[in-house]
Amino acid sequence: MKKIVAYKPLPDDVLAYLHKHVEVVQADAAQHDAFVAALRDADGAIGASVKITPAMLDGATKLKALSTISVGFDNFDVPDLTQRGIVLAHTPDVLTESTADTVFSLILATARRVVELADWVKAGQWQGSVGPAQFGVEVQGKTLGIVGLGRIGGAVARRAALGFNMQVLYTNRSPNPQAEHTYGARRVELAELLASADFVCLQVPLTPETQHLIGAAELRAMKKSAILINASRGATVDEAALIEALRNGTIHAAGLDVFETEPLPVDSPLLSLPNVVALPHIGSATHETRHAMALNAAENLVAALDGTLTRNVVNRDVLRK
Ligand code: 8YV
Repeated sequence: MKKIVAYKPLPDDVLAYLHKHVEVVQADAAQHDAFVAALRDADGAIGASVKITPAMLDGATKLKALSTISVGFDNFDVPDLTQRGIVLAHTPDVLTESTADTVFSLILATARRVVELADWVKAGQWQGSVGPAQFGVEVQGKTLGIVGLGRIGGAVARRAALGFNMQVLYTNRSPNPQAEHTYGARRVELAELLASADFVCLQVPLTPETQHLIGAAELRAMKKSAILINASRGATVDEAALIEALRNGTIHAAGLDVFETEPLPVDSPLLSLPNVVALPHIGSATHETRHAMALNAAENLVAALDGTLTRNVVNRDVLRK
């Protein structure tokens, strides 16, 4: 029987499924040396939220498949895996809707100051009907700029156009005819999106090209009234520049589910800014979606080790080898 390393706790039924097909060794990635030793003795591995460096795979000569319980795969050096003949599988699709819900909750929470005002009520400050000091800004009818219109961006566009009557602008490497046709989305250059959008929403994967895609110049190019939403990866935004922009009123507010360092350090200036809603990377974190992701990743791993995986493969070149 093939042996796999599970470096994240898995639901019982998913573990039971894996046990039917492979020998499962549970490992704690925080115990670095033991984790690397376990990888050296495994045919595959399943887990999430851990950077897997090339050095960690030296000596893992049996390893044929890695299955990440995430859609993002910035924790892996993909060309290196391809060179080693290791298939990398991920879990797109199953998390699209719950992540789009998180994005939309950040849009609403920042615009309507939901978290700030809920705290205000809890602090006993509500002593009469609210006035301009508590007013927010409208969401419906505004312009949403989506940077990267893939699966999740498309689900955000649907909510915006059909649910909130918003105009949707987007940037993407290739046009998205379906979003253009169904949601009236319009593909523009980043400069036009930044200048026109009331909400700028980042939906790109983290790559060398998208690292600090939004920096001081891009924040200055946004409207003073604009709200930045990031539920992609923290490093797509230059966080120091964002903190400056939020302090100076260069932009109005930010809704953030992701940060350059996670967990967000408790002394981060972001935590003392009233115009920031910070969430603990909950994009896909519902019981239903996290279960679906774990099962999907387990199925991906078993199929990859069988040589039958055709979907959800990040580095298709390996299959052709
Ligand atoms: C989590 C995510 O990071 O899928 C992604 O890319 O960002 C998340 O869903 C996590 O890996 C879940 O296990």
